[in-house]
Amino acid sequence: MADTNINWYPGHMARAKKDLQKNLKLVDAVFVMLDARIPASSNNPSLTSRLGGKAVLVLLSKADLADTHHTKTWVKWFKDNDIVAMPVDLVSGRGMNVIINTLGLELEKRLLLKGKSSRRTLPRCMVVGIPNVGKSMFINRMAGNKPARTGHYPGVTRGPQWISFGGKLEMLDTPGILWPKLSDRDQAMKLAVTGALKKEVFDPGEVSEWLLEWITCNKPGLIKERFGIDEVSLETSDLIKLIGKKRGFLAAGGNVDRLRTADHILKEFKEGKLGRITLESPNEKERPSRTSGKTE
Ligand SMILES: Nc1nc2c(ncn2[C@@H]2O[C@H](COP(=O)(O)OP(=O)(O)OP(=O)(O)O)[C@@H](O)[C@H]2O)c(=O)[nH]1
Ligand SMILES: [Mg+2]
Repeated sequence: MADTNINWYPGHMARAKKDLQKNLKLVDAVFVMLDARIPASSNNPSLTSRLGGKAVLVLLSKADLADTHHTKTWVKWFKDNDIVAMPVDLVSGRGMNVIINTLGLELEKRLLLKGKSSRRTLPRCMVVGIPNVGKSMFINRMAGNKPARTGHYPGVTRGPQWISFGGKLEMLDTPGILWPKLSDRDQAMKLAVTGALKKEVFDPGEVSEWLLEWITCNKPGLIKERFGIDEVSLETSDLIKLIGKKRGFLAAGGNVDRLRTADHILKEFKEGKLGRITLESPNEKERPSRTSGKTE
């Protein structure tokens, strides 16, 4: 999949990346939104490598879908790297109450570093992240209404939009930006299962097999719990067949409808029906040294 020729880097993303440079000059602080289930794989260094001089706050979105223990480990890992990271559940609003105060503290720190005492203008912020990570939803939650368009699919926000938060700060919503090319298969799979890639650019069969393999290796109990299947040692393709059979996804001739089964497994993951799952931990492999790491 990583070598596919299908273009997942549409024109509006290339434009958005250019706009980012321009917009960065306008803001005091940047919220870097990462998916709490894949904090490393959703960290796009081409977005975050140019944040020097700005207050940076990491938001770990979709924390309601991630493993709580892993999220704590990630927050500590960021802290150890001098980065403030806050888990947020944008559906219930959990974790949102501390954001403004934390932002205030980070901005004050920046001013002190620059030798200034207090601000005269409203802080301006922007939120950056990969597609579908929850940027627009975050802004809507903060604003208390729905000024920014959101959607279940990636690529909803097409151009930047400024939104005012009740006279406290101004926030810029930006379109999600991906990598022009994904060369790491695992990373591509993680981005596909969590919803950052458009459906058209990946094969649901391959991605659902990858996910089932991950689950049988890391959380084998889930297979029995969710699908009532004991034989976790089955080949993944046989496991999919069995799940399809159990769910009654049959095509003409009585064969299992593999595509429908694959879509179903991916949907259950996205909705959290397979449980709270974090697909990577900080010490698994070499991590980006900071959110302000190297450019691609
Ligand atoms: N469960 C859960 N779903 C969330 C959370 N945050 C966002 N979502 C869902 O994720 C989807 C994408 O949200 P958006 O706010 O449109 O994402 P975006 O980052 O603005 O996406 P683009 O504009 O495409 O870059 C929506 O279906 C939201 O309901 C969260 O914390 N928990
Ligand atoms: Mg958006």
